[in-house]
Order: sequence, then C-alpha cells, then structure tokens
Amino acid sequence: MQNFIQDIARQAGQISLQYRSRLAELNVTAKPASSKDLVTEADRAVETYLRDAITKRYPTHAILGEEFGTTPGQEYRWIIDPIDGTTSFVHNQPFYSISIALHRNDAPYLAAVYAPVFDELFSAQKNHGAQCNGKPIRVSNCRQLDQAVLGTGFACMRANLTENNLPYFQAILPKIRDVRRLGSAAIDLCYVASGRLDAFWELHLQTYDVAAGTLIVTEAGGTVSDFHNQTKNLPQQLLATNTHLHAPLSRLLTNVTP
Ligand code: 2AM
Ligand code: CA
Repeated sequence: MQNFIQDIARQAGQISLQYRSRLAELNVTAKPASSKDLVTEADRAVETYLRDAITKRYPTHAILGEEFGTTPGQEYRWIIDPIDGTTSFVHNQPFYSISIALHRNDAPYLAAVYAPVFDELFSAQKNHGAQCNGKPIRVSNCRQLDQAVLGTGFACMRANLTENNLPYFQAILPKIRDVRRLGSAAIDLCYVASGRLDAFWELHLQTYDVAAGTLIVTEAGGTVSDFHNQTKNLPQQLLATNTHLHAPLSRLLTNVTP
C-alpha cells in the first residue's frame, strides 16, 4: 500500500502537469457556493484517475474526494484532494499539490502529498516517520516566536464566511519573523513537517485539505490541534507547529476575538 499510494500520487501529478502545459485552453468554472472557489478539468481528471486506480486495486475501500464526494466502503477510507491549491494552479504558480490520505478504521494510516512542479513527494506511515522523496524529514527546532516563519491561508474568505482570518493574522504577524501564504494547505503542512515553516494556522479547511498533511506533520515530530490545543474544532480551526511553538501560538490564537 505504501508503494501504491506514492505511485498514484506521482502519476496524478503527471496528469496535472499535462493540463498545466495548456493552461490557457483550460475550462475554469466557479463552484455554486462561491464565485471565488474554482474548479478545472484538471481537478476532475486527476480525481477520476485516482478513484479508478484505487477502485481497481481495492474495490471494497471507501473514497472521499473533493470533487466527486463519497463512495462507501469498509475498514479503509481514501481521502483525496486532486489539486490542493486550485487558485495557484489556475494562475500558473507552483504551489499546488495532490493530497492523498488513507485511514484504517477511521484512524490515519498512510499519507502522500505530491508537489509536481517541484517534484517533491512527502509521505508518512503511522508510527514509521515522514519522508520527502524517500529521505526522513523533521520539524524545525525554532523555540522563539520572533525567529519563526509561519504559513497561513484564507479559505474562509473564498467561501464568503463571516468569520475570517484577519484578526488572527493581525494578532500573530507582529510577534513573528514573517509569514508565507503559499495557497495549498497540504503543502503548508508538509513545509511544517520538513522545517521550512515553523508553524501553520488556518480556518475553515476541509478534511480533504488536511488529512494527508496532518499525519505527515505528526510523524515528523510536529503537533496538530485546533486553536485551543484540542481536537474537537478540527479542521474548522487548524494549528500545526514544530511542537515547541504550540503552546505560545495556541495562547495567541485563543486570545483573539474573531
Ligand atoms: P483548494 O485549492 O483545494 O480549494 C488555501 O487557503 C487552502 O484553502 C487550500 O488548501 C484550498 O484548497 C483551501 N480552500 C480554499 N477555499 C476553500 C473552500 N471553500 N473549501 C475548502 N477548502 C478551501
Ligand atoms: Ca483543497
């Protein structure tokens, strides 16, 4: 299964790159819920490829995908985001990824996040650590907020929700070294796992955005929770850190009045 999840992530990445090479011709539409929430033929083609490959190999497994919803099944459940960072993809930017998680009896078991433009495959297996292109990765050692670089995103504003990230952004930015906004929650989480970011927070993400990345973070020594250092508000509130910065960031986030 470990080889299979990585093979299909890479293959899905190749399909996305074919679409990317003729981006100008691509049919881009907005989802019914919001004019800012985009979907392309590439999202659908990648998810179709992944669903077909999984169903052929494991016909009894359940599948949850961003574009085509739920296929019922037993014991194992695949959670797919065919293109995480569709806005980046549509604007010909490199920060998008294919995100695939496999849960067994509702617990995270395997994960793969592939960033095709960088040819970087992040992967993890429960209790067996995390890797990038086969080499072990680890969260950063940063212990001071004023030396930390954080990632965040604004999914809530794309979805036109009233609760938004700006008050949190305003509270955190003055305390840290700098912030990055890459556009793919799955990549943000892998960057925390590999020490390129010291932490990441965002509101109103969906299970398919974060299922793979959160296992990769925890297997790399990081910590994932909601803003209150609990799990009950995941993934509506997500804080992923190198563990050292978890308590101070949780304190800052919970002091914000949204
Ligand atoms: P997407 O590109 O697959 O939609 C960027 O802030 C992150 O938020 C990306 O991972 C993006 O995933 C996700 N995102 C943005 N708007 C979203 C929405 N309405 N629902 C779920 N995820 C969203
Ligand atoms: Ca997504």
